[in-house]
Amino acid sequence: MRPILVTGALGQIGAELVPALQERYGVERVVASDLRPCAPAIGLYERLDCTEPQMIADVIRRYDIGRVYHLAALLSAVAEARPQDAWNVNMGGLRNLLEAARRFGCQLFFPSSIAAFGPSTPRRRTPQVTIQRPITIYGVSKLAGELLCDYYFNRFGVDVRGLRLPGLVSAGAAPGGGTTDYAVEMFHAAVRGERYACFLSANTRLDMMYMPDAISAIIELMEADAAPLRYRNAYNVTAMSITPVELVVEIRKHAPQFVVDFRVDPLRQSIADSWPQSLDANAAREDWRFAPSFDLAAMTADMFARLSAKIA
Ligand code: NAD
Ligand code: AKB
Repeated sequence: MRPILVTGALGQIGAELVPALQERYGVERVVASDLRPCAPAIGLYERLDCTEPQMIADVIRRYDIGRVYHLAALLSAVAEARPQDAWNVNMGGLRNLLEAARRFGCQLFFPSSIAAFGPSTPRRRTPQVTIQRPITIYGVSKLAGELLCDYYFNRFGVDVRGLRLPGLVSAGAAPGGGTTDYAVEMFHAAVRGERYACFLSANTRLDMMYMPDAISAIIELMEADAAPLRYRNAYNVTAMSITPVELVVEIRKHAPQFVVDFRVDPLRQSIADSWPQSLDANAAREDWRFAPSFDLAAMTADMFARLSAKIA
């Protein structure tokens, strides 16, 4: 197997995907990259701006890259504050990586999102194929990205594979400015014994998944036999459909004194209200045996164990 490139590697997903790939394929076969100067001890690292096609081509040529996990993007709340930058990074970056994948014969992973759906999409058990009319710039870039992935697969045969990821909860790097970040922030506050002000209303229901399940899904999809894969834009995946108040109830089993205030941020609330409440992930189960391991209780117990160990 030719070496792997990860863009946006210093973010919430990359911080856990890079070590998982290093363990599976060898440290010397994984090149992490991001805008920022490298944190020490990550292994091979390149500063790489995904909006610069020449930089991408240079790194791919230099390392003879054969597979790319393209994580670089601006997330929903940041994107809404900087829509032009979001379009340039999210769309321009994906186009550059798809084009590089075509030129250099690379396999490509693209993380779409529940944000690729909108208010006219069925909100419960949202089907794999359904109405997609997102109303955020982040969602528009994810939907256009899905279509561009389909185009590169159908027109040029690029082996591109994607997931529509829900909100991800992790104990590692902080989330990068999304609408589902409240879930991660709640855990940090609870473990530190602090009060938390939640920016979504108590009963806002959204899909979530624990990071170890997301990392397994990403790796399994990229290793899956190509023949049964019916969708090259992105597969619906999810592990739980929860509200802030349901998360508080579960967290209080580990931190009974935990107090949450609800101070709704209108921007992030309106984004959340335009997203599905629960995805139907049957296509992923059927085509490449997607099977998450963590439900809300298991995720909460593991988050407490990991975060408590960190602050001990
Ligand atoms: P993040 O914000 O934590 O990390 C993104 C990384 O991209 C950052 O390290 C940032 O420095 C980098 N970046 C920004 N602009 C760049 C550029 N021009 N060139 C190169 N790097 C650049 O995001 P994440 O949570 O790790 O998400 C990774 C991908 O997964 C994104 O495409 C995101 O839309 C998608 N996704 C994430 C979630 C989630 O809950 N984390 C859910 C659905 C989809
Ligand atoms: C965000 O909230 O922007 C992300 C996502 C669901 O895409 N976590």
